[in-house]
Amino acid sequence: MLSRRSALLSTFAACVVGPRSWAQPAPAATGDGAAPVTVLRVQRRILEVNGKPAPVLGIGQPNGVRGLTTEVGQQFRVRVVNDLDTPTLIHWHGLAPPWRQDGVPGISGPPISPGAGADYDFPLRFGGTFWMHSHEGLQEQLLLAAPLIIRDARDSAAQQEAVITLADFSFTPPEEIYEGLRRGSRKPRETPTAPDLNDVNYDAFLANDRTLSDPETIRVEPGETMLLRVINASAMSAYHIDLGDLLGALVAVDGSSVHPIAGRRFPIAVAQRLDILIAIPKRPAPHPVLAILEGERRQTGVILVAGKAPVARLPELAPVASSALNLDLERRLRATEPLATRAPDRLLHVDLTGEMSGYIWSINSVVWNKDVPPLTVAQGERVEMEITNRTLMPHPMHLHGHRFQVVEIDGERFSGAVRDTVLAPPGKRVVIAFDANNPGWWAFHCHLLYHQAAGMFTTLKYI
Ligand SMILES: [Cu+2]
Repeated sequence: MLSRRSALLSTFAACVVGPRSWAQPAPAATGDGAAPVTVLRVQRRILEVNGKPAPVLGIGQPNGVRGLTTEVGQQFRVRVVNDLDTPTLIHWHGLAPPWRQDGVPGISGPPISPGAGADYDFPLRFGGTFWMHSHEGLQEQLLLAAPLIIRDARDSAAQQEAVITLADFSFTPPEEIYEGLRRGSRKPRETPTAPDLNDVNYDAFLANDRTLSDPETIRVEPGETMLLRVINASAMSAYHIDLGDLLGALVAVDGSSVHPIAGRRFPIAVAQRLDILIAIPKRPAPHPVLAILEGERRQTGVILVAGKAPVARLPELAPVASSALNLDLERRLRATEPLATRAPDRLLHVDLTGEMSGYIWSINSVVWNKDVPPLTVAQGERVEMEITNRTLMPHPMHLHGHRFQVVEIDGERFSGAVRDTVLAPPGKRVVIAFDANNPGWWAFHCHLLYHQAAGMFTTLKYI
């Protein structure tokens, strides 16, 4: 995964793949300057997890590159081809496309039928660490997700970087997991006295598709600084990223820069991303980068290997359980490019509601269905949304099509991070602000897959 500029350039060259004879024609080139179309195929694949074959889904280019790396200022010209025998649709998490290209079935448009394709073409106006994932059914649990990296002026030409994509994996089909949750048959957990976390007892936690029994090793240059892009593509699991003996500087969350925060341990909720700069020490050594499941000891990760150094096997249990995620870091984050100061034109109140009995999750006590009236905004407005978690579980809340700023936690006002997914822990009240500058009809939901499926989902519509 270690990619220098040259490797990236060769990736770009390799991904200049013309459309073939698909069910629909590719968008016509609009002239000599038209960006090439990148084909992304949604396919079945087999991983090995815990020594057994694990059938999952994936999204990648014909040359085998998973996901997509591109540059700010480019046009996002992509053709998604569905090689599955079921419908699918891919959402570009954190981007701000025209709403019809947002990839949410039933909201932005229909899913892609088996064998068919769909075309995307919009300008990339900002860069950062993003990701793509299926928004169809429970496909995300089957690892139908991939990195979407948009390089920009923050990325130096010679920068070493590595992407770590985290996932939770079960051999139980997602529909069965969901049925089990609805029947209330949660499996016994490692720490019964833990807070109300981790509804699903997973078989494995993956970093770049691998467990710690056979982790990815990433060669890094001793004495140089590298950028770690961590993507939490898990369906239901939050972690603390543990850098061990390395000192990191958190420089961006969800793709947007923050004033750097030094540390060795950073929380990451579902769907969030962390960009961490790390100075690799000069002496040859292995440096594990671990992700410890919140409230538990189970962990996954990769190993950065600086120079010639032996790599020892790492245990799949951390010495001590990690705590539940809280907002201590969120309170300290300060956007380098905050929203312009402005009084809100509109306040939206969102109560996160539900009950574990029957696994009912809702927003403002309404379980999502297509007849639920949307939250409404008007173009040009500054909108503030007050999110109050009235349940006993944490909910990472994601607004589509907009970047928002965290401006208040539990009554304390501050100029927090600009991001696309914010954690609302039990009993907490978080206020986000955004400019209504991307007209359309957008999803707003909990990013825990089974909470979303059970109804913690609504929409935001421009009037
Ligand atoms: Cu939730």
